[in-house]
Amino acid sequence: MMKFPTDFYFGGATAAFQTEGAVKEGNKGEVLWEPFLKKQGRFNPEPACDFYHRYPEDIQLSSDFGLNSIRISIAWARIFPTGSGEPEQAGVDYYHQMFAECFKQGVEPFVTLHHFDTPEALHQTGDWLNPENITKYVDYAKFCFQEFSEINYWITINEPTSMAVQQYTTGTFPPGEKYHFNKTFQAEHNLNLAHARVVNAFRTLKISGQIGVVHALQTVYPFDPTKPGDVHAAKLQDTLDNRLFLDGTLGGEYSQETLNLMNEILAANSQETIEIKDSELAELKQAAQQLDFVGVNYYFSKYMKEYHGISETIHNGTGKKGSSISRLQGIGESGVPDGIEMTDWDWPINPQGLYDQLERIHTNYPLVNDIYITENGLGLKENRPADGEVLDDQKRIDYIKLHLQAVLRAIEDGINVKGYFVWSLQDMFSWTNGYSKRYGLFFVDFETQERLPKKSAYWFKELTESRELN
Ligand code: BGP
Repeated sequence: MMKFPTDFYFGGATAAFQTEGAVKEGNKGEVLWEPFLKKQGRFNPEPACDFYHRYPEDIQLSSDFGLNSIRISIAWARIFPTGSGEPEQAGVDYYHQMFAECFKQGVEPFVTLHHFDTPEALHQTGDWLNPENITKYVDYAKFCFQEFSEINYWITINEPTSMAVQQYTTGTFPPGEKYHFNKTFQAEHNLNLAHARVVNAFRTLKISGQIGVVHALQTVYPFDPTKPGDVHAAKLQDTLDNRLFLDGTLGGEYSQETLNLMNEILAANSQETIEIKDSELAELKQAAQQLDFVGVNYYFSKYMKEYHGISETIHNGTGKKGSSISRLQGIGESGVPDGIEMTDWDWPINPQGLYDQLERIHTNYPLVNDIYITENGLGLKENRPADGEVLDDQKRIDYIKLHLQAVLRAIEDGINVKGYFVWSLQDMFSWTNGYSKRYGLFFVDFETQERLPKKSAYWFKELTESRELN
């Protein structure tokens, strides 16, 4: 089997709200999650893994374990506490210092402008459904491009699908609304537009460096490929989760088939279609032609069955295997075929799904230049190892290895994958699962904030040295 190319990026992925803690320090503004989590009363995003204070240690660990890059996000509310107005110098200084540490350690930062953490003040006024908030986001992005000129790789938005679908269909993200397919699709289009405006501004301002977008692309298959009803359910679920984003950001236009499938879902739920202006379509097209890369976050696949009942979803946010349900009116029902292994959080493991998704992007979206795997990893329940012992997370190594094999196959087949970021660098806070779902290469003792390399960290170090999968 071939080696990973010498200019391939291997990194650990992180996100501001999941790692930084210090939610009130440096005059940071509140973000949408704070009142939402407080009301739920399940877990506290403070102190997360205290990256705000401990970033030098985590960046040092990245470097020590052979990771030549890191995914980091800027918290919009550290720069503009209420989303717009005067920049907060403490936030600006903090990110300059953190980026300087990355460069000092030889770890290239890939910087995301929005990773699920809209300032609460803007969430209150309609979040992505309010066009004025899109303008504020573009202004924030332009400020960052000009201020943080040391950055070479920018990402506009992390997983717009997770926001739109979880905010308005499954209700697991704030504001927690369910089955509002009209709001979901309107938010999807608005997110595409927000992304496009930022890409176009990046080019107009002639910012140096590269710009991309990161999508969560869980591959959707029919549960039984011989049943036309299951095949159609898979297309509908894929439209809700993936298609509008792929068409909008990578294709530069919505195909008629995508629009028909979207309208079928809306009609089946007696909801109106969404508003898309011609001028906005022109912006999408321009941005798709100017995009440098797409990031793919891939964890699992979905298997859809035909379903004609009402919507019912239960989120497994506890790790109790088999507790989740997903049946959506006018779309379909999720099932798990025999022989597919599930995680404790009911995520079906299927490395082939990563290959299939890469191949689809390569084939269907020829404007795409470079592809990065910007998140992939396995959440596990783990305890602190005894003193002197290393946490044995062989299951995670096996998972990563199978997915990296799929990446290597894709590269061999001429698909331009330029890097792989494991989710996650260190254990951190999970939006809907708190602190019990750990993904890190480095175990974090949340009491003491100590970092302990897991077996997977040592495995990764060997991989980055040899560039070979063993
Ligand atoms: C992605 C997000 C990450 C991270 C990851 C794991 O959707 O971009 O922020 O949380 O998934 O998800 P979870 O924490 O729900 O297991």
